[in-house]
Amino acid sequence: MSLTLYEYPPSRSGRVRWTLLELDIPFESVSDRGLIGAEHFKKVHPLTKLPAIEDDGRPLFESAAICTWLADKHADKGLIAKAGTWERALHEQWVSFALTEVEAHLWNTARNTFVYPKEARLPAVIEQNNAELKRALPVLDNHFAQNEYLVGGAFSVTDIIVGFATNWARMVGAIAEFPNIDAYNRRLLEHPLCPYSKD
Ligand SMILES: N[C@@H](CCC(=O)N[C@@H](CS)C(=O)NCC(=O)O)C(=O)O
Repeated sequence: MSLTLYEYPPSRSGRVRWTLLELDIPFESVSDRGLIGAEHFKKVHPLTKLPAIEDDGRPLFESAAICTWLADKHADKGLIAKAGTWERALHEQWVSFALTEVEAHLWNTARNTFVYPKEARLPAVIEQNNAELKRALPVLDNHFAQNEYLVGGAFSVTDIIVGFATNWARMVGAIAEFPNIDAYNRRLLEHPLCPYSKD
């Protein structure tokens, strides 16, 4: 049994690192920003993005899919609801919501602020992204007004995945007006194994 994590902090690879630490799975870390764009890395991630894993030699990419797989594989650790349960449907709901309604807009703003070369940036999309975030974030804020965590009243891999997006939103000042998300995010950052940036 071998598990290799291709990562580079601070990036979405933190999700996979935190999941591995919570599950207490031994792994080899290959922490190398140079993997991005490297031809030889295409056999692990066709877009040469981070994170990715090799689990017994089998490549898997997409941070949320990797975390979900690992939690399922080690179901005895109780980090994820069982497939076919209502709680599992809520896991899928919150993961999809975080990636498509929150993180996509944060990422698009990052691309058009510092990732793309200056001449390729479209500053006008930043206002659109902020407007979409203002629509989506109240949904999470309302949830956390009543609940400490996302699924089943307890910390789970869902929080690891969604928490990366809420922490990213915090770092760019997008949750300042959402006190319940802010409190949730603080709870996550206090978890002893949480590798997310506290800056
Ligand atoms: N949806 C992917 C996103 C992966 C991603 O874009 N990772 C960034 C680092 S956080 C990257 O490798 N960027 C390089 C690129 O866009 O070419 C995931 O969650 O794993």
